[in-house]
Amino acid sequence: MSSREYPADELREVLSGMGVKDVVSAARYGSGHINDTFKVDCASGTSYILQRINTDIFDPDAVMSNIRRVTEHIRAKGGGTLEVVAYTRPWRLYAFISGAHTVDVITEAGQAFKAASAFADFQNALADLPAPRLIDIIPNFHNTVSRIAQLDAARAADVKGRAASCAAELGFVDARRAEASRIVDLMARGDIPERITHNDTKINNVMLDDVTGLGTHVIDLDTTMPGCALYDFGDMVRTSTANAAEDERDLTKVFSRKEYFEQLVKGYLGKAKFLNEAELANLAFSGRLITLTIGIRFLTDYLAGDVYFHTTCDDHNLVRARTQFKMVQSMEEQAADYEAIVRATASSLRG
Ligand code: GN1
Ligand code: MG
Repeated sequence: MSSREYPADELREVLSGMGVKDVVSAARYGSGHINDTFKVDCASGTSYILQRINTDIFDPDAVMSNIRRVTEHIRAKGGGTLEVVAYTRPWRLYAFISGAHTVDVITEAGQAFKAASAFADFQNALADLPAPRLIDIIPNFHNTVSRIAQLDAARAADVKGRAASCAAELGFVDARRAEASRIVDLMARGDIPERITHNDTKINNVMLDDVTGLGTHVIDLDTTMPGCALYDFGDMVRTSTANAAEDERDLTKVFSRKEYFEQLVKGYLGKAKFLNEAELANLAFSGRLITLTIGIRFLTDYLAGDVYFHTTCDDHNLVRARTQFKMVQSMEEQAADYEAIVRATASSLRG
């Protein structure tokens, strides 16, 4: 779906309703695929992030209820987190975080260590969030089995007549159906516990300090809800080890970098002491699985006619699916090395 334009007057009216009246500029910001995001600069020198929460996908009140609880809990512990300034359904205003930045593709392995530490801190901080349970914002969000069922439905309906042109990509998924249920089954059996997780641990969802490079704030908390720690780690592998952007057309540039994976594992396991044996045993696998799952979602949206993710060209979702599957292939080729890295790091940290 191409994102819609918001005339300056409309944005000023929304901001005025939130008590912000000295707006100098409000311009599109960031690279999210779901919400509409703007950076707002005011005459006073204050800046904000204004977002229109996508109501086709989210129940904004449920999202904001989880976010308020999560941010208050992290702040009470002294952690850096988002600050909600105002919320007028479906618009919300955050304080702009200065002195830190995000990156879409990282360029040194040490950044992977820092990002993984920050996401592990986030999971640690929320481990003792008091009841009630957070709201399931999108049920079965990372459930690969139900994502494959959605792909099958889109392929059968083939509303845009695109299925024939995706035979190779559909075949890639078909060849991996057998492994789709591994984590879902372990969770159903209780071998892997439910934890509070972020569920969108893309590298550009952690802000890195401009000076130290340390991860200071985990952002984009829309999908923070009960989930599986492995999916958070897996999405770090998907995005932090990638050598190229999620929509790179030249697939020779797309592969998973082993030295970045090693730093991710070290950064994550150094902090995520809560992981049990079943989680540890599936840590390397989680990278392949979540990358396959996100690829399936892009391919599904391509077949469905681009109704979910923001796109800027006709084949954007297909291009994204291809990069994901190339990343899966690259991780599969290095699977033995990746498993060995997890085992060696776990035994050196845990004895
Ligand atoms: C979406 O909006 P953004 O870019 O933070 C998506 C994630 C995907 C991601 C792929 C609610 O996140 O699940 O992993 O795109 N968010 C939702 O880049 O579907
Ligand atoms: Mg997101």
